[in-house]
Amino acid sequence: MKKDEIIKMLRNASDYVSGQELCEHFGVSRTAVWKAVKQLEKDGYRIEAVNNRGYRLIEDAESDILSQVSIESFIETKWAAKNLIFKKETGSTNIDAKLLGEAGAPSGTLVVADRQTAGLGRRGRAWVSEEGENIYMSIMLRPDCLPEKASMLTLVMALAALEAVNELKAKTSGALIKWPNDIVMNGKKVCGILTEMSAELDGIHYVVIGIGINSNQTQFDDGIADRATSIFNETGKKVNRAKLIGRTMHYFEKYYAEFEKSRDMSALMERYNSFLVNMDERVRVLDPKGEYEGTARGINDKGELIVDRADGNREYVYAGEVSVRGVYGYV
Ligand code: BTX
Repeated sequence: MKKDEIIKMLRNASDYVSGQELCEHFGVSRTAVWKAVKQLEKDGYRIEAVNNRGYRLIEDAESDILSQVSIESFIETKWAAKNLIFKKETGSTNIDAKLLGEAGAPSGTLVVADRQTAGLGRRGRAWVSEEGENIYMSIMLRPDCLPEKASMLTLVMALAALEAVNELKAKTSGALIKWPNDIVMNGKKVCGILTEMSAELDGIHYVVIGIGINSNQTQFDDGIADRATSIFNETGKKVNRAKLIGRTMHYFEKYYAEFEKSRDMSALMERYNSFLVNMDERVRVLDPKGEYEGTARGINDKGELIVDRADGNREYVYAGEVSVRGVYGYV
């Protein structure tokens, strides 16, 4: 009897579920059911037990328990996150996922942590990873495609996370994508994505897509306060992190299937572009070979950002080393 399945059964029931029903469903004794319920209560779940009626899960939109069981209870995928590793604390979930990739773990393995002590951003930057408030997770994949395609997976994940945030927050979130790898609300960053891979010229060993989602954090350190925010700060509603993880995995699996068919963004680019924060706006491209300004026109099927320069030339910006900013600031 897996405890996440008890939670799922109680969550999906419209009324109390009798002890008898649970015993029959899982083929265990009443005592075993009672013990499992007590354990779940210890994990933080509120389960009402009423004589002659049974058990009922008390959970509202703002419940937020992050544990192996709580995440598993929201996973409804075929392969993504089916192999789940939850840690209360780790250095970096990207590093954990890379080690699992080296060790032969199955594609779709997901590592989630409640806190990171050495969270990584891109190009050696740090990702601030406070405890108990946010999501830090990394999925390891073994895609059958050329290494140059891997950066598109960042876009696939950004779109998936955005859909999940919008679904949980009833589309009032105002969340948008800042190409290639950030999700922003009201011009501030709520989510960052770091994709890393192990590959040879003609093939990928594994890719790790790490994603940090500022969920329920209310205060940010001075160093990042001007550009960082959380879903809670922007919507006033607490996030059920386990549910947000489950829904992100649902959308990721769905969109990954689209990506796999064509091994590019052709099926997803229209949707991605509909959420692009600086669509048709002026942007500054911070290219190490020389900065320039232009108007962002959305991504193409390769996941490159199309930027029209004032002189009429069209640029296709490849993620890698380049950053894109608004002309007047971060967005
Ligand atoms: P990035 O390099 O685009 O963004 C990092 C920059 O964002 C920092 O230099 C800082 O200015 C700002 N920043 C740092 N922490 C935060 C934060 N919590 N919220 C908003 N802004 C912040 C983006 O890198 C990629 C981040 C990926 C993080 C995930 S978490 C799970 C996985 N494990 C891991 O070590 N990294 C990934």
